[in-house]
Amino acid sequence: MNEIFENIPEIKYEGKNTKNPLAFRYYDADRIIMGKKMSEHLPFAMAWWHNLCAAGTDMFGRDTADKSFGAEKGTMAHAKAKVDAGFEFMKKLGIKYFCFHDVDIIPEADDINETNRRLDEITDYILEKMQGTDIKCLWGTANMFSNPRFMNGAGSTNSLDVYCFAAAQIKKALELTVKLGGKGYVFWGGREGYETLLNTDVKFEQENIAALMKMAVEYGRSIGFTGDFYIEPKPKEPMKHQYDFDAATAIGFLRQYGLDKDFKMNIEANHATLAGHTFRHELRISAINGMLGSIDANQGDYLLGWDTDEFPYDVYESTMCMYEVLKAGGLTGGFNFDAKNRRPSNTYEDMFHAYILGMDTFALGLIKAAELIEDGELDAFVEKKYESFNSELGEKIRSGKASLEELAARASEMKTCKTPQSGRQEYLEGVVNRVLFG
Ligand code: XLS
Ligand code: CA
Ligand code: CA
Repeated sequence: MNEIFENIPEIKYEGKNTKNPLAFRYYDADRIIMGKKMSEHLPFAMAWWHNLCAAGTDMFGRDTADKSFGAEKGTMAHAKAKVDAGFEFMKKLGIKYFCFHDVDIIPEADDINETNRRLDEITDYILEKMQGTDIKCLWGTANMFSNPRFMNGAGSTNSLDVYCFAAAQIKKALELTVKLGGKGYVFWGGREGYETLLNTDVKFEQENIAALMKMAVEYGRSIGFTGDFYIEPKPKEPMKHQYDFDAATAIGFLRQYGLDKDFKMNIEANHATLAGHTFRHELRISAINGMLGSIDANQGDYLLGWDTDEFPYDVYESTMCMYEVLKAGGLTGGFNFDAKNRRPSNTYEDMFHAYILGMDTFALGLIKAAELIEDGELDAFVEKKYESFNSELGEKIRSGKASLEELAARASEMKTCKTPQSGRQEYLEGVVNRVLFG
């Protein structure tokens, strides 16, 4: 078969001094870091929607890139051409996973039965392409935000009819995820929120979202889905307020409705910063709650208040991310590049440069995070910072056996309290720079 990206070779690791723009400088799949291959630390995934569908359209202008891949857009022939392009792309980069929404892989029909028929046809084709490769599905999801029927939400809609369509899409997307061997299933609630409280029954909406998720878990388990369900938190955009605001909010919701055993978090860097958090904050909150599942590896722009979905290039951020991931013992999911080329980067070659950049940024982040952990100074500092609790009374507090009276008596005995030891933030920031830059 003819190649689509004919001038692009297989991308290989050539080391940091290479001048070859189509080579990895840091991503060396077989290199061992902390006892594991880089490729195992970093299960990268291609996002079907940005890479194979998005072509540069924004609020002010139309496509700048050609993603027809030689077929007429809106046809099943185009859907298949996207599969061909996607598999050639992943193979050339050594990417082992992809993520998809139902409507990324086919043109949606007016009749849901026809849509489902098309989904069956295209996933048969994807399965065929998967044969003889080690490429798999990382996660699937249903797009419950683009179609006008979801204008008032999917699980949170006021319309029972729309709720049934959401259920039908989730059912089908789960079946497809299982068919393609997917490790996870994502709920991203772009329309699950509100524009104004004047017309919104928040409790009713949240209960209905939970009910839909419960049905999804029951159905998924009944058809052999053994992976994780994920909530992908985001505070706003497209809605003014989204219910899955951040990891802490989403985890609270899952616990409230008894969904926490089946769900984990899919943390997107750009959503973290939109919520007013750092990326690593969201990772830490997920990890300490046993819910760090998967990552949407991208980056926002601190000067822009929206979801820019840029390819990650900030090595400081990727280092901090990988620090959290290594400390958490790795991901059960992977690193999905939910990122798009900037609108003026409109050639096939730019698609490769973007992924090379993203993969190298995370590879370098992994190398540096491992160095930070092996260096040990940060860990040692944190351990020492809390050392006053390594005492009889500290133990009592930690094991829930202390009382307010007892602690108050101790304070009264001491009369005055010393200020605790310095937090040494600037010193520690220097430690990170020493490890990063030598
Ligand atoms: C949008 C989200 C979306 C999810 C999947 O902001 O990132 O793409 O990852 O529906
Ligand atoms: Ca995402
Ligand atoms: Ca995003």
